[in-house]
Amino acid sequence: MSDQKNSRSGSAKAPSIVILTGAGISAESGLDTFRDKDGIWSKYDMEDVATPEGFARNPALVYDFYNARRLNLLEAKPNAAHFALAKLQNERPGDALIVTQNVDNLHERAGATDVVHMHGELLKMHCQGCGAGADCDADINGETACAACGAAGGMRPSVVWFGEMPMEMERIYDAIRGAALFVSIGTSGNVYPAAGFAFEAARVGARTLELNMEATGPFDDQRLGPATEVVPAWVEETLNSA
Ligand code: BJW
Repeated sequence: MSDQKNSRSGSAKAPSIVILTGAGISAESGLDTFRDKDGIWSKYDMEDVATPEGFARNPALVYDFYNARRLNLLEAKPNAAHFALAKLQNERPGDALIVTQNVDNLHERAGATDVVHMHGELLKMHCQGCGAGADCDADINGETACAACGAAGGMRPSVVWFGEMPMEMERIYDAIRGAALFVSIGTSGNVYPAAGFAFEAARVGARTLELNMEATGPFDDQRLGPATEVVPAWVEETLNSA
């Protein structure tokens, strides 16, 4: 894909496509979405499990919530939509950046090469005392000690809760402002700042495309259907175009 905005000089190539993914892309891998009927927020109050205040009030509930989702993730497998995006990244190195709101690792397990986890990662934790990060592939609780500073009870899941700053915002906005195409996949567009990315892309002149079960906003183009169908179809179309 040619794009004048990406002809600027620099060592790293700027991606011409920025792809935002949400819970819908992992739904067919067996991971629950948040706001669909029977989604996570129909079973849990987000104020209780996805805010720093909720964690301070009842850490055991929050540890249990993330321990159960981690277990679910460890049993899940990437689906055709994750594999298609990985194929795009591998066949067009540096040309497509995946920005995911998902805390799962299914993009990476499908072979994706460049993924920004703006809402953090379920398989990581960090110490609230010294800030040291660590991998986390088993249950944690209020007794889990920090391997770096030794403090007990300070480890928390490395996910971004409401009121906290999402990760790598500068890199994301730079990529959106240099891209020719912004693609939103499987996200309801309810949570900011991600919900504003399509508007920002349109503001700077990029085309916008939504791939989702439902239409969520004013995109230039929308393809509605399950991610495992519409994403591979779009990727093939993109790879077969100039
Ligand atoms: C399929 C499918 C299939 C299903 N195929 N599709 C008032 C106004 C505006 C903003 C605010 C406000 N008050 C507070 C805010 C800010 C707040 C916010 O946005 N709140 C809203 C609720 C209003 N945001 C924040 O606090 C964020 N931080 C922040 O803003 O910092 C300040 C800042 C300032 C300036 C610049 C930058 C930052 C932090 C947000 C943290 C979100 N955290 C969570 C939980 C933690 C992670 C985890 O546990 O997993 O992240 S909330 C939850 O929602 C999770 C998700 O990543 C996120 C988005 O959900 P997503 O992916 O869209 O899922 P769903 O379920 O909503 O949608 C699924 C979609 O898939 C649907 O459309 C389906 O149709 C579709 N689908 N099956 C294709 N098979």
